[in-house]
Amino acid sequence: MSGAHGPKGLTRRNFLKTTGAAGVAACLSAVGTNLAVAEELDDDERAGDEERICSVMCRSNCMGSCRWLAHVRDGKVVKLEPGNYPNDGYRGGCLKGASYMERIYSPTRIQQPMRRVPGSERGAGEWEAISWEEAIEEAAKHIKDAADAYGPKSVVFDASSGQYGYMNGVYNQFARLSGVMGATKTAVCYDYAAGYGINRVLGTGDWAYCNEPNSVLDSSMVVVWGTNPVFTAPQNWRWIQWAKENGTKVICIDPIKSATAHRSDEWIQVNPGYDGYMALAMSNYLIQNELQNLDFIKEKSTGAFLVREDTKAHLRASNWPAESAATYVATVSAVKEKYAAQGAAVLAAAVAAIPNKYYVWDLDANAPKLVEEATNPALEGTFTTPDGVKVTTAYTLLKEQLSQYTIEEASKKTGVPAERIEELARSFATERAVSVNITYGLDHYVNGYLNTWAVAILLALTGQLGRDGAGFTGVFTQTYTPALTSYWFATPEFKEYNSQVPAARLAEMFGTQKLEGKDYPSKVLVSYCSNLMSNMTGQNEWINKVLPNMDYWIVLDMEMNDSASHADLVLPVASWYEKEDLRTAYNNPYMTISEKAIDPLYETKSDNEIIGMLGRALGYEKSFPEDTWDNMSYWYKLLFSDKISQAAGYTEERLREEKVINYTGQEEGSPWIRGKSAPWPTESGRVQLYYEKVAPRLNYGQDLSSRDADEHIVYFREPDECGSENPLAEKYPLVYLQEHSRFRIHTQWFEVPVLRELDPEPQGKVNSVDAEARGVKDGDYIEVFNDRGHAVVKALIDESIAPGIISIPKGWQRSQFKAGCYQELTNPKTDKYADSIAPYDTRVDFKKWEA
Ligand SMILES: Nc1nc2c(c(=O)[nH]1)N[C@H]1C(S)=C(S)[C@@H](COP(=O)(O)OP(=O)(O)OC[C@H]3O[C@@H](n4cnc5c(=O)[nH]c(N)nc54)[C@H](O)[C@@H]3O)O[C@H]1N2
Ligand SMILES: Nc1nc2c(c(=O)[nH]1)N[C@H]1C(S)=C(S)[C@@H](COP(=O)(O)OP(=O)(O)OC[C@H]3O[C@@H](n4cnc5c(=O)[nH]c(N)nc54)[C@H](O)[C@@H]3O)O[C@H]1N2
Ligand code: SF4
Ligand SMILES: [Mo]
Repeated sequence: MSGAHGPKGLTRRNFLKTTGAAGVAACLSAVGTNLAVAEELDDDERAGDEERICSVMCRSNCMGSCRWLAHVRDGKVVKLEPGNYPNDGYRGGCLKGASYMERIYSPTRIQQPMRRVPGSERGAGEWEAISWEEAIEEAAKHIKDAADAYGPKSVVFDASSGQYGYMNGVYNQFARLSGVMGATKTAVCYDYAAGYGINRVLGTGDWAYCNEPNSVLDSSMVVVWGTNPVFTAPQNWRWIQWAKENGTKVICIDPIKSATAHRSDEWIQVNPGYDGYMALAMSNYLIQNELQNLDFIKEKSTGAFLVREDTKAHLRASNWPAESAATYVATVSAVKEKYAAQGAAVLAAAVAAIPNKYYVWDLDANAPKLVEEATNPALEGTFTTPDGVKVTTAYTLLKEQLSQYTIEEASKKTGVPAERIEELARSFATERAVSVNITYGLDHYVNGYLNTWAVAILLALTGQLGRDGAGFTGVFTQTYTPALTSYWFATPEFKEYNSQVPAARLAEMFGTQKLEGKDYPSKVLVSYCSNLMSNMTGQNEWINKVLPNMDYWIVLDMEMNDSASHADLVLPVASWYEKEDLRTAYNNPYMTISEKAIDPLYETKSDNEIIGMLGRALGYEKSFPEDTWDNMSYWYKLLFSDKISQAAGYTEERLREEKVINYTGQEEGSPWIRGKSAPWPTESGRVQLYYEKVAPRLNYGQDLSSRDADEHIVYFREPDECGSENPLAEKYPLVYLQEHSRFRIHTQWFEVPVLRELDPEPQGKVNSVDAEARGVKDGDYIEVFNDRGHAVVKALIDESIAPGIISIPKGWQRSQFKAGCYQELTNPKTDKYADSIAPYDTRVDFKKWEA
């Protein structure tokens, strides 16, 4: 297919026509791929006689999910090249994906099971190689001992984001092992604040709030808000770049002049941690100047819905009038009786299905009317029902709340000139279609969810949602998920799956053997696709609380990173291209097979095989049957066993033939738009201006009763540490960022030679103003420090970094620093609604390092 760079004047539709060539054109009418595309994708004939080409997939948490073609000769991967997609615009990759071979064949790869030498200290680097039999026996013994002595929950399974395959990645069968044991499975605490805040408006859960990346071709303006896609999502940036070439305005809001800011039409420089305030002030300004989108608010949002003053609930059939409330209560009891035996999930769905309609105040009747029946609903006002219930519209409550957020104060907090904030606000009201490209710059603060909640409210008030080119982009997640519940738990031995315990609380759990003040014995940790010791904030918490209080740590990994090197038992896993997998992508609309290109090297094994061995060693033969465990067809059948997969015609055979299947159900090239391609997944189907049922993302017994009442209407709270008026600013004047490096995905690729050549050692990027004030010159070693710890890095004077900020690109391992580690410095606090790490909510200072 031809390259996809769009010359001037292209819209998304004619863009497709011009670049699509025969393959895309042929499949425009089909749902998913068809044979024409499968032929287009069949690259086998390009291989020489002695060469095989396998369809594989990069699958770290870069979220790009790029498809690659692995050329295999004599059982060795010799070349990787980007693989085609039905939509050519999604083809691509980066240096990391292209250099994966250097990880497969790295001399630093873990080659066989390794046990910490008995009696040696954790992390001392004294290892002995052992056989798989010994390794599994030893792992099973420690797990069993802990479960017997302290209960199964004392065994903690931890997966983060290391790879997103269903067979061997974060969704692998450790979930089954945890479920049959009744063990603890941690909940990941990275990146959840953004989605949690947005969910309060869009009902889209933790992840599913973004439009497909190619939707930006229909945007008249893209606001890149707290993300650096040029480094962190190159495949998304390409679409933005093409849109820009066609005249879409691209504005980047960032505290530093990031790589993306450099390539945008305009950079709006903000102080870290205050975007939420700015978004609320913009919303207030728009309402004060009557620039809000009243049609959208009336028809597509819950603005006219009534809120009871007494209970803070919406006025609805379940609570008003009295007879209706009584009927509702009776129906709930009947449903409970009928469905109780079928488990909590079925019961919850049955209760949710009981009609519970909403009321508005009908000005014609001067009384509450159901939304569907009202002829003239009031958008604003406070009223009293005939039986004396005081109610106010959601819009009025929001408007009153917003009135305290002023442009002047926003300007003071963010450092952005007042006129610029007003102009930005007006453009949300006047631009044809605004896409807010967002990932995690607003998220990585203790007040992260408030920042993104505020931005979602701004989009709701301006109606920049649910239309072509309008809404969020940045983290387009699968609109389809295979049948994970059957895949994991279809076994008679299933006991309980507890995945509500935040990984961010492990230091507390191991350190105190309590969670939220209640006993929670925590003894054995099993980590896979996760480098917790390196990636979790406040590394010294890990060093001082977890390591000394942990009985046993089992790590499955490829490399001796911070976690593996501090474990008791390291199990060597096969690399991505040594095992088959399936992924439903982020940031492209495809489900893709990743074929096994070569056999596992050395004594490495696939994660799936290791889990099977361990499951059987623990006595769960029925759940981990030897005869089916390595049969891929068995797993595909389970994954595609649900009605949705079957209706869509997903099968192993089809996947093997087509390699890539569009899962959105959209015509190829027609972007998935949230709120347009399917209704908003809120209870009312509308965008929520009022968050009625306050609930934390995770429920592990935390007490939020003193805060719940304040969480219905969007508001702003200062960041925890980085705020300009924080008393800590005197001692630690610099805000500490850790950009996601273009040379690594977190800690992956941390020792790949071709990348180390480009990025040889940890750097601290600072403005000359801050360097000069400390007598530091470019290239000097500096010690960055705060009360939590320190890191010694090389200073890079970079005028793209604003004064008052230092950034150490993340992902280096402890051993790569002259002293300390960048992760010792980060703030380990999380907010207990979103429970997501806040690494940027951190203050530090630095000085010249005297070795
Ligand atoms: N190359 C590479 N790509 C990656 C990753 C990687 O490690 N390397 N990691 C992947 C993962 S898991 C994630 S979560 C994503 C992260 O992707 P991004 O969110 O794009 O990553 P960050 O480097 O955190 O960049 C966020 C941007 O927000 C800015 N920022 C920080 N604080 C604020 C603030 O208060 N307000 C505003 N407006 N901006 C702020 C930062 O300066 C930075 O430019 O990247 C993914 N892609
Ligand atoms: N200070 C600071 N800390 C941060 C962040 C920050 O901005 N600043 N960002 C945070 C964010 S957004 C995220 S998402 C996290 C990421 O944290 P993690 O999810 O821990 O990220 P990685 O380092 O990519 O990968 C984890 C491990 O998975 C392993 N792995 C890869 N493939 C496989 C496989 O097939 N099987 C097994 N068993 N293992 C595999 C890798 O080798 C790696 O050691 O880091 C967070 N930490
Ligand atoms: S690291 Fe990301 S952008 Fe690079 S090849 Fe892998 S998935 Fe694609
Ligand atoms: Mo992330």
